[in-house]
Amino acid sequence: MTVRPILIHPDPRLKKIADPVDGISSELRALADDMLETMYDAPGIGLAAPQIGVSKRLIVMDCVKEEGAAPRPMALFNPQVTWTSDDTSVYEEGCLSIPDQYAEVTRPAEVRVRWTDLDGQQQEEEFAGLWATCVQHEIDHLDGKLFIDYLKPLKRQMITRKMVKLKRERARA
Ligand code: K2U
Ligand code: ZN
Repeated sequence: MTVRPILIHPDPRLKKIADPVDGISSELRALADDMLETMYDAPGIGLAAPQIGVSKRLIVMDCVKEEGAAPRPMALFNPQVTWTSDDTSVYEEGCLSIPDQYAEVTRPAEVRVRWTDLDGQQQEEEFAGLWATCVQHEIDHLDGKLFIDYLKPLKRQMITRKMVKLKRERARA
C-alpha cells in the first residue's frame, strides 16, 4: 500500500478520457488499495485514478462523515450513471487536484450508478446527498472534467492562475 502523489491542475493528464478496465487483476486491486490509502491520507472522500496519473476508469470513495460511524470504502471500476434525478443540489466542492479552492456546483441530487466491484461483480446503486455529489465529481474526473469547468470563465481562470503559481512555488521548494 502506497500513498501516491496527486497531480495538480493544470496537467494534461487530468484532461484525458480514461480507458475502461477489462478484468479485475491483482494489479488493479493493488491500485484501488493505493488510491484508498492516498484518499484517506489527503484527507478526502473520493479519488479518481487519473488524479494519480493512471488513465483508467477506476474511482474510490468513502463519504461516511459521521464521527464513529463505520467507514464504507468503495472501489468502482467502469462506473456509469444510469439515471439522474430532476431535482438538483448545490454543494461547495473542492478537489484534491485543485487544493484550497472551493466553489458552488449544482448537480442532480440523486444518481443511479452501475459499476464492476473488486470481486468482478456488476453492482448498481442509487446515491443521494454527499455520496451523489462525490460519485459525479469522481466520474467527471474519468472524462477529464474538473469542478472548475462548471464555473464562469473568469473564476476558472483565476483558480487556474493560482494553481500555476502554487506549482511554481512547490517546484522551487
Ligand atoms: O476528487 C477529488 O478531488 C476528491 C474530492 C471529492 C469531492 C469533492 C467535492 C465534493 C465531494 C467530494 C475531495 O474529497 S475534496 C475534499 C472534501 C472533503 C469533504 C467534503 C468535500 C470535499
Ligand atoms: Zn476532484
